[in-house]
Amino acid sequence: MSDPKILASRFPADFTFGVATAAFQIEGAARQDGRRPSIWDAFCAMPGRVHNGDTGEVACDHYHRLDEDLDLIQSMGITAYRFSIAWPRILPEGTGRINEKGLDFYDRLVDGCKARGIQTFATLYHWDLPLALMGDGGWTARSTAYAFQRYAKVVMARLGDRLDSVATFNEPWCSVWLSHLYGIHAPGERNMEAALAALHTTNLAHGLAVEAIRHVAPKVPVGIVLNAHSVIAGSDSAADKAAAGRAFDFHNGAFFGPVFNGEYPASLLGALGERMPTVEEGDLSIINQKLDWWGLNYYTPMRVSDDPSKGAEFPATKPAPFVSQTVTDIGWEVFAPALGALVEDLYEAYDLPPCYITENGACYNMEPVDGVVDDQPRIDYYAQHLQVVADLAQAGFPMKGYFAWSLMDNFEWAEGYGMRFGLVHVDYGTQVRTLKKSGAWYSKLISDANARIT
Ligand code: IFM
Repeated sequence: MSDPKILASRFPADFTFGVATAAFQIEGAARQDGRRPSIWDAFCAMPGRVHNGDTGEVACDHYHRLDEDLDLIQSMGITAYRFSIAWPRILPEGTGRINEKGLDFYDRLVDGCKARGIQTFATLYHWDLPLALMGDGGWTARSTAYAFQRYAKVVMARLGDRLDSVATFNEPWCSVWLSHLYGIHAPGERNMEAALAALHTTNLAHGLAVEAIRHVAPKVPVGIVLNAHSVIAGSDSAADKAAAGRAFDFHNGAFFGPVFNGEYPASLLGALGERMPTVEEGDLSIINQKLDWWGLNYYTPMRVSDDPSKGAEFPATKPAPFVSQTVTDIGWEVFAPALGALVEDLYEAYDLPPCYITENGACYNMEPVDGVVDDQPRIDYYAQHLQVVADLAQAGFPMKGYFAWSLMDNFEWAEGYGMRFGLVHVDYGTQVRTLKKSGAWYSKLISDANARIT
């Protein structure tokens, strides 16, 4: 089942295999070359918010080890790299002054990829909002959407001639609901009105950025990366099935609806519309622009049942038990069939362009023993999920590529450095990188895929 050669033979000839990372999770150098704090620097400094009080000050020290890390990608035979750009390096206050040194770093990154034959898939926003913008309300303020548009313009003017792809946002579900409603991610709000405001500002910012990108760098394919939830009803009861429908609208429809179909879901508007900020005339057509591609980040299904308690907030669901016995070290159920069902449901519900799986991977915390990290469960996870992606491609879905999360162990947000998703192990004391068994397996998969073509 996990024979890389057999698996590789199932993918289309032009299928892209890559690895993904994000700026705050790997770069470190938090105070260097003009970078100013982001909301995550501030969040890390708040007691109790991040496991063990971990911070992004050093992370994987990628800022200083850029060449070594790009060599590592190249040595694994990987030809596509998905990374994010740190807004607080480019516009340290969020608006105003441009920091040339920040742009220089990404110049080096992009040129370094090109020199090594690696395609560049940039993401503009992977959660590190410049802290200064919190003075105006951060994502709850409409002005942040316009600040983001300017940031997009500045980045594309500098890098647009060499990027192979750009995404506006990574997982807005996290920067909206997880950050403003559930309080788990920065800025740690727990407030429905704030979350609804962040929702609309984020969607608007996406649309404004698409306009800017197309204006400044019209040749770069533009998309958005969404961690759509594969919502599964906890039972066949009518109540649980209805709950799953509401959850789909809330967790997926709030983003897919406006971006791909030009409307917020009716159920969401019915339940929460009065608490939403003003959706101004023209907003929805800015948000709903044809994209060149979209990215799906998938890890685990979302099983839900009805929450009948009085006053339960929309979507009024509660978690239902896992079905699969396999659970990763972060506590997420492993269930690959949900990935296939999710892609099918989304293409049914929305007018979607071609798809990249922009993240998929597993958290297992094995450490090196005599220089070897034996992480067989991660290989099993990758193999199972890649089989599903191959099935989808063979069934005619426009699956264009797959990015493993992640190149290397890194700062796992509220979980700090305790949870490891890398194909490469990072010793945070010494910054030594060790290729895991899964990294060697992924590398072999790619060389087998390439060997088929040449
Ligand atoms: O580490 C994160 C990443 O930043 C976004 N997608 C999910 C990953 C694992 O939690």
